[in-house]
Amino acid sequence: MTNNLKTKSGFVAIVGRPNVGKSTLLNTIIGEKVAITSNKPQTTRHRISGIYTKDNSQIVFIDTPGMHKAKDLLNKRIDKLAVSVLKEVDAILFIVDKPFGLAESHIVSYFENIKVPVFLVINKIDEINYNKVKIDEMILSYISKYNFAGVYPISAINDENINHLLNDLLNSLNEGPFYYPKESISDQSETTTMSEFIREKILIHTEEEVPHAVAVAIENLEYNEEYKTLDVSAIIYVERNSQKKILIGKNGDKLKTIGTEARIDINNKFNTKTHLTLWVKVKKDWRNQISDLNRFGYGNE
Ligand SMILES: Nc1nc2c(ncn2[C@@H]2O[C@H](COP(=O)(O)OP(=O)(O)OP(=O)(O)O)[C@@H](O)[C@H]2O)c(=O)[nH]1
Ligand SMILES: [Mg+2]
Repeated sequence: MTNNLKTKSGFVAIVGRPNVGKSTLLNTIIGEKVAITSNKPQTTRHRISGIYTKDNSQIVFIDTPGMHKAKDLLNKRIDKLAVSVLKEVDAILFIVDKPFGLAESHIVSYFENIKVPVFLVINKIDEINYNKVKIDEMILSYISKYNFAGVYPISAINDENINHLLNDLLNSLNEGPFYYPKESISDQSETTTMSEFIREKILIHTEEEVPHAVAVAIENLEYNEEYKTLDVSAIIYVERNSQKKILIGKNGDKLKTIGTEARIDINNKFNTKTHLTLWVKVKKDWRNQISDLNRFGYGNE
């Protein structure tokens, strides 16, 4: 039997400053937690694909790390990665949550040599109570700076006005193949998903420099036939002994909370019962060590 229905597809990058809600938007569009989110900047460190399939159309959204002035080698690589994604896509969503400023102007400068449409997405309009005057002010501060293909005030967290954006993206797609099976929602491996879930709980439960000094590596993943559990052991790397102490907490309380919450997410995602063991190790200055960055999967030079 032949299927005469032509398929349409395209890649769409989600870019912007750290903490503007890029990953939240991706999760709302996909309808599941594909990318971890937190109120700390620099939550996302990888490019993460979220696959949206509707009828005969497929959009591969690429969530990127927030663009910012990088200090250490980890963040230099991360920033480079976000910029490189711009060259690989058919459309760009530029997410903002503030009026145009210096950081935004830096990002807009990357769009100058880009041929594909850039859609301006003004997020977190719930924070300004959907105030039309304030929204218009924000829009005005941007539209003279670049020829955006469209402007979308949204609330990613409340799923407000996202359908409008999605419909316009679907309408802009060209004929093309499905790059992923229609049931797929992400390209992340199981181990990356698990280590990210653990990192999210660390981001939630620690402050200041600790969340940024953390890398998580899944060391072992095995199905236990006897207990019918997924046995996962992971190492949380930090840069200093003081960070290790904070992470473990009094009587191991903090690490226990992190483990419990991560386990719930892993159980839900993989529809299984997980036995999760966490270890904390110090790896001095790993954010500036090429071998460590490569090992943790943070890009290549
Ligand atoms: N009020 C409000 N908060 C939002 C909205 N969207 C995201 N947030 C919050 O903003 C914070 C950052 O969200 P993320 O999705 O992690 O932001 P991001 O742009 O992916 O951040 P990086 O990965 O660090 O670049 C989180 O605390 C979210 O809950 C929104 O529409 N309204
Ligand atoms: Mg993110």
